[in-house]
Amino acid sequence: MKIAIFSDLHLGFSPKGREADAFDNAKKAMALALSENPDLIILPGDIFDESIPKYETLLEAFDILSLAKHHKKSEIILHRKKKDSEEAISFLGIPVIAIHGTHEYTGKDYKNVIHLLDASGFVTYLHGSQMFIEKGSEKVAIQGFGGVPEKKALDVLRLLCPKPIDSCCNLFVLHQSVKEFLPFDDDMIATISISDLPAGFDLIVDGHLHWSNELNDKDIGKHFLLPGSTVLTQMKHLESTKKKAVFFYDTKTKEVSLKEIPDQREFFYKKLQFKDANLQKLREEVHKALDEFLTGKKFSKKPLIKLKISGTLSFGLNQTDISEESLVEDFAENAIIYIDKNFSGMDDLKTKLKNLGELHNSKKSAISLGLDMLDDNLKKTDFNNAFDVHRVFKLLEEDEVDKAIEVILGKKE
Ligand SMILES: [Mn+2]
Repeated sequence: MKIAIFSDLHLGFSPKGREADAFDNAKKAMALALSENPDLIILPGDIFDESIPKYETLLEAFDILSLAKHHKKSEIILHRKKKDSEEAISFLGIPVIAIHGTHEYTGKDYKNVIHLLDASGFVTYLHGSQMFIEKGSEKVAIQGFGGVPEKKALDVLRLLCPKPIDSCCNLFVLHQSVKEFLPFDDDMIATISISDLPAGFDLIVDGHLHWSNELNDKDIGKHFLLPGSTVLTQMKHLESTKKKAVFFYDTKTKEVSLKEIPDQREFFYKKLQFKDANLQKLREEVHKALDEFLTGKKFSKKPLIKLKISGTLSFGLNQTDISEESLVEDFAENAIIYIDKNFSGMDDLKTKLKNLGELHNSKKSAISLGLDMLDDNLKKTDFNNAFDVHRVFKLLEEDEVDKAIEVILGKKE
């Protein structure tokens, strides 16, 4: 069987100047996946950028998933096994198997947008079930779990304790951070290590991290695929080194191949380090770096450039004196430029306010920020792990006070 995999479409993500990118790339990824006539498609989470997408965004998802529905029908037979039931899944075209990501996570007391896609026949929701696929004499089993808050991820994985199924090609799909891929150790950011990933699976697919990577048995004793995202959201350095792509897994040869999404926006990333710099010097260096990227090149779309500037400024100069807009005004016609400044010793009120503004613009709500802080503080007390903070807060948010009390008292599973 041939299985197409692409992840983290983030439909609804629409920063200024590249409002259409998430939809365009996702649609091209789907068309590219279908052009290879796969037997099925896996979407490992974050189809949407927000847990409650706008109707416009839902329609975009329907538009993209309809391409799979209208494709020549796959020859596979699909079964879904839950705790005490098993059902044949009927589908049109090429079936799409999905889990929810961290952006779609709502906790177990509430339905999420992937339930909606499942009920409407656009995807088959894998979370909390096992999927069995047959084609002729070949059998594939897919297991996995949707994104949960990182702090809980390792506990959930241990509880799930997934095991490969005999005489099947076995896939495991998740949507979490993995410690080895992150620059620092923090259990608010990652609790799962490569060694925690279940053994015996032919392929483990992990959404969530937005740059692609593949590790093989000889590297880590497991075959592990990070498909990365289809759109640039976080603009990490690693995302500038590899193009966004659709991956294909051949269940017979056990090999992964990829096809790059065509005509994607170019992304450049550059760090500039300064010592006692004045505004003139900063401007010259920034212009030099931007010239390097842009001179003599033709782009079908304005390229995206992220400049990270840091170091120290000349005496009396403050980080808030640097206006990003004026540094790049000569280039705004030709590129979408983000400047990330981090000069030491200048942590004044203005900077703090600016950081607050940035937090506001990131999709984290005040509630989820507050939750993270509470989570962190609880860790230092006897209450650590006594109850599920996220679940209780979500219930309180919805005025489900009685249910929240039951959860705190440990009466509600
Ligand atoms: Mn994501």
